[in-house]
Amino acid sequence: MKHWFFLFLATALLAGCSARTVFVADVDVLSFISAEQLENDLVIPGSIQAFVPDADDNLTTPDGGQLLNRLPLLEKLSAFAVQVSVEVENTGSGTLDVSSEFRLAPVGDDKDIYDGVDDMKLAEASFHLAPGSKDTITLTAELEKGDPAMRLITNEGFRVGMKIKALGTSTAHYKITDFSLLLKQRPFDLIPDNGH
Ligand SMILES: [Ca+2]
Ligand SMILES: [Ca+2]
Repeated sequence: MKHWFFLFLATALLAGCSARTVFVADVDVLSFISAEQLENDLVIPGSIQAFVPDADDNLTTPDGGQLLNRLPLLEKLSAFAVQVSVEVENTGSGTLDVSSEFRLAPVGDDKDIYDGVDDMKLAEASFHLAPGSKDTITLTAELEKGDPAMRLITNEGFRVGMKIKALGTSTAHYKITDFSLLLKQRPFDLIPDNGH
């Protein structure tokens, strides 16, 4: 059983809140990814794709990513934000072109959250890495109620994952240094609309 760490910030008690009150849950995804998945060495023989967190014991094959299904505030979520940071060091002698993307998928998309079927790309970035150099790639995305991607998040949860692609002939070391989610809920959205 993995540990789940939530920093739950209730800005006001429901009894005393206004229509502007928002409940916020700050979820540290790193706390339930195994340590051996957080950093790895890669041999890049021209090109490589790595999919993290890995769900099928093969870092280079796409899979269902990380299932997040026991989070607070999933009921009638009003906003969602993600920030992922990956530090990549070019430990070899060849230049590397590194790109990364963050995907969001519904719970049922358990085979491949990177194929564009049911899943969505929320953010992407790329950079050039000279031999011996190190850089941090940060992906961020924010969703509001009404955004099509919000449909992928249900009461049952959702899936997240990151694709890291490197082109070149070298070796590299990557380390995921931040993987945090922000879930927001407006308490008044939970009250059934009675016509007012
Ligand atoms: Ca895999
Ligand atoms: Ca898919």
